[in-house]
Amino acid sequence: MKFIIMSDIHGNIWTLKKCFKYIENMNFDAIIWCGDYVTDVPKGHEVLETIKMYAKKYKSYIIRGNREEYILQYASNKHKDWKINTRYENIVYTYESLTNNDIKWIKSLPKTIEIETKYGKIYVSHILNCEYVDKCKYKIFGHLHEQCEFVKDETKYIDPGSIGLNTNRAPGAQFTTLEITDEYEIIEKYNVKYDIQKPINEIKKLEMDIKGYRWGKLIIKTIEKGIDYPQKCITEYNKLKNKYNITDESIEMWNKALDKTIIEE
Ligand SMILES: [Mn+2]
Repeated sequence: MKFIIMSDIHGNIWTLKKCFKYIENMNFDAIIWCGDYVTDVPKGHEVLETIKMYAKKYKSYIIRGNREEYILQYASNKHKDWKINTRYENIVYTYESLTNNDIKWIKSLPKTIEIETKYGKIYVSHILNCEYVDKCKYKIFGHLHEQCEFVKDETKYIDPGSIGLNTNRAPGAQFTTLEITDEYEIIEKYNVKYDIQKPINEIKKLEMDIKGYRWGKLIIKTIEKGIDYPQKCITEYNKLKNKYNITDESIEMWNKALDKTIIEE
């Protein structure tokens, strides 16, 4: 029994399509999709359409990630302070690019899935947690954007890496396969090279790297280097806010943090 495991596409339609050039030539039984399909690279709608298309073609287990959660929260008006020209504009732009059907589809996705196999239970969630850990053979998660596997209390944990924005310092699209039989288990990690200029050009075309909070600039750097620049910038921003005792959102401070983050690498 073989699974393709994919996570954290983050709107990067080009990497998703490139990966399927390999996957379509593989023999497998099902695809496990671990969440974070939208936000960051501005092709979320196209990514959702592509997942739906492949889910018709191949048996698929699909959960939602924290980015899909944010979209649903925003859609239900829970965050009135998330606007264009705030730190959350990435969510707003993405929401505006999605259709009502996309939102409905996201809403239909569960947060976790349990897959029963004759080799034991597979538990899938976006964020690594230890729920049900004693009851399952495999625990599959995403969110880290780094391919990894380890064993804890007889459960094997697998993060397949990120299709759209990996942070393993190895630019490329990452996914993982899991094959289980009575005799053996094989976990294979893939890092597919792709034309990084395509998502970068799209971000630049929309001026997401130069306007407002310049979130797009952090995404471009992440694509180029395989380093988590958004997280670095958030850390730097919080440091500056503490230093200057600022409690409200500050675009000036954010841009200062962003420049420092990018120059330091
Ligand atoms: Mn993610």
